[in-house]
This record gives sequence, C-alpha cells and structure tokens, in this order.
Amino acid sequence: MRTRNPLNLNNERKCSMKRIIAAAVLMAASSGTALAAGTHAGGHGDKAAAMPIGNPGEAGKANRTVNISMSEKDDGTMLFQPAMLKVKKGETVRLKFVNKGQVDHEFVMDVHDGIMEHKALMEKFPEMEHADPNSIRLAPGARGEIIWTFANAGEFGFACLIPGHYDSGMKGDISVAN
Ligand SMILES: [Cu+2]
Repeated sequence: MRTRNPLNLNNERKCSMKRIIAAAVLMAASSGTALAAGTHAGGHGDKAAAMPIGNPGEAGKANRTVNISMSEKDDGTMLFQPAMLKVKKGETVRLKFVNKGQVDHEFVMDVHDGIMEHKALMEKFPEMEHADPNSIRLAPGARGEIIWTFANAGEFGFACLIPGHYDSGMKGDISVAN
C-alpha cells in the first residue's frame, strides 16, 4: 500500500498544466497544425521556482508533517481534511496525502486565480492530469507526499480539480504568515 514515489508512476501519461495551457492556446490560434503530440515528457520541474506559493522543498529541511486525507461522503460531498493549512513564510513542510475515497482525487495548490484557471481547463480537458510539482493525483487507497517550501506570505488555495470535485467541496485554504 505504501507507494514510495507515486508522482513518477505514470509520467508518460501525464502532462503539466503549462503544457495544457500551451496546447489550448495553440488550438485557439491555429487549427490543423500537429501540436503537442508526444511532447509531454519533461514538461515540469524548473518552472515551479517561479510560483508565488513557493517551490519543491528538500526533505531534510521539512521539520513538520501535515497529514491530509481526501474522501467522499455518502451524500456526495467530497472533502479534504483538514481544509485549512497554516504555515510560515520560508517553512518547508512535508504534506502527506491519503486517498480514503472510492475514486481518484488530486491535490493542487496555487494562488486562487491559478486554481480557478486550472479548474476551467480541467473541465475542458477532463482527461488531462497534471504532473506539476505542486500537485499530486492519487488512486483510491493510495498515499503520496509533496515536500514544499512556502516562499511567500499570503493567502493561497488548494483543490481537487477533477471535474465536479471542487464543486462538491474539494477545496481548502493555505495561509502563509510572515
Ligand atoms: Cu477529487
């Protein structure tokens, strides 16, 4: 049950949101061009350094672990527990996830606008998965983790952007204090 590196399991199937956005822009700009086919590999990593919410952290610097579960309730509600994270600017945190539900779930953290943009894209391209370092997708029963350094103070968010899940309640807030 313990998965050492779930992020790398299906890399060839995944593509980053940046590439989805690029593909969407291309589709809008030109039709008929052979676009994006087979270009998904290696589409993530370095660009995370520029994210306002921070960047992938070093395991050795993580002095705190936060356990986050993903699940559904009988009434159709979907949720993260907890749905509120409080961290300090510069803090490196080990976010440990477990999908206790019956369907796939994901965790994506970003500025609120970024989450809403991702949400709209996921609704247009429901088959897309992101492999960005600020996200993780887990099958039912799977576990995984993200080690992250929250570089800037501010209010951020997280969500599951599999179509329908956000609207069923899968969202939360990250407050990064100075
Ligand atoms: Cu979900």
